Amino acid sequence: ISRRTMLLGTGALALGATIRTKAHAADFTYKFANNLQTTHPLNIRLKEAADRILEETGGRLQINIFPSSQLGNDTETLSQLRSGATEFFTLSPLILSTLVPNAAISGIGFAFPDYDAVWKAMDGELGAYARGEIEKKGLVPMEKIWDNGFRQITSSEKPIASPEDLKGFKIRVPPSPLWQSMFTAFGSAPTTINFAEVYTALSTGIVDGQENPLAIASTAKLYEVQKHCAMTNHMWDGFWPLANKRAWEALPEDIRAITAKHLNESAIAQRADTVKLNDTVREQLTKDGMTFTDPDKAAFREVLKQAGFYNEWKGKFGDEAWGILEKAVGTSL
Ligand code: X2X
Repeated sequence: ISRRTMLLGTGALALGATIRTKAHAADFTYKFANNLQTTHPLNIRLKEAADRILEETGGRLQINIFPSSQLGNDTETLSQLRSGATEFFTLSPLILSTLVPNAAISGIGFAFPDYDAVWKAMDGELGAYARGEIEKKGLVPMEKIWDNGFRQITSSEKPIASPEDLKGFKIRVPPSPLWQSMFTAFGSAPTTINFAEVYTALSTGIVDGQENPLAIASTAKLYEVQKHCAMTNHMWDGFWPLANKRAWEALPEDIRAITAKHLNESAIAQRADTVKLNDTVREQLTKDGMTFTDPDKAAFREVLKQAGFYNEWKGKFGDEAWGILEKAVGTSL
């Protein structure tokens, strides 16, 4: 078989890069980690951006994508990003809050009424505030945050129809104090588990349920291990594309500009893809065997309010950050 055929057999994500490397090694070869499946819009658009960056830098920057937590779970990959062992990583603002506490502010329960409010805030003052906090901790965030979506609650045993049903519910939450606090306020029994271990935790019954946007329930095949889904929209979540500072600054100015441009452009396309998938995949998940409930969201929000959740987090985030959030969502929380 020909040399080209052999190369075609090597991993699909690095394919274009593999061929090019044989002719001329890139000046910079960087790793870009994330926790999602290759079929999720985040990975499809990330690949698009990496291809365009390779092309427009004339092969000088090759970004190899490592999906599905291949380099480690989110907690481990955040450490690698800080040390420089991994150069790029997309991470939820809430998980990032283990390093940058106020980055989590966009994840306050029921803060955003819809996507319009999300993008206005995250492309505006609230996003700029979060990026400033991230930079203070020595990481480099790209300007445009990528979409994860509004989160819904899935369960294996009983359907969730009202906040009452969350009492004592054994739910997996991502590693983040805000998530832990929110489900404690609902009276649930939250357990912190990295996404890399969620499918197994659900299939072995370590937890009864989890919460994630429908796009993830679909692409990570959570429908195989979850029966019910409650459309609570209880919070919006995204992914900040983050770079290790030394690795970022090692890139010549023009490569940095090209990289930022393509990551930001692909972010806009990824948002549209993800919004669409979250909006339409319920039908497929129903065919896959899931049953849905559409509970009254205001009742869930009221429970958080009564539990003192908003007061507690206003105190933790502080008046400046809270003021920016309330201004962005146009209401007092
Ligand atoms: O861990 C999760 O649930 C996920 C995939 O949504 C995040 O990255 C926060």
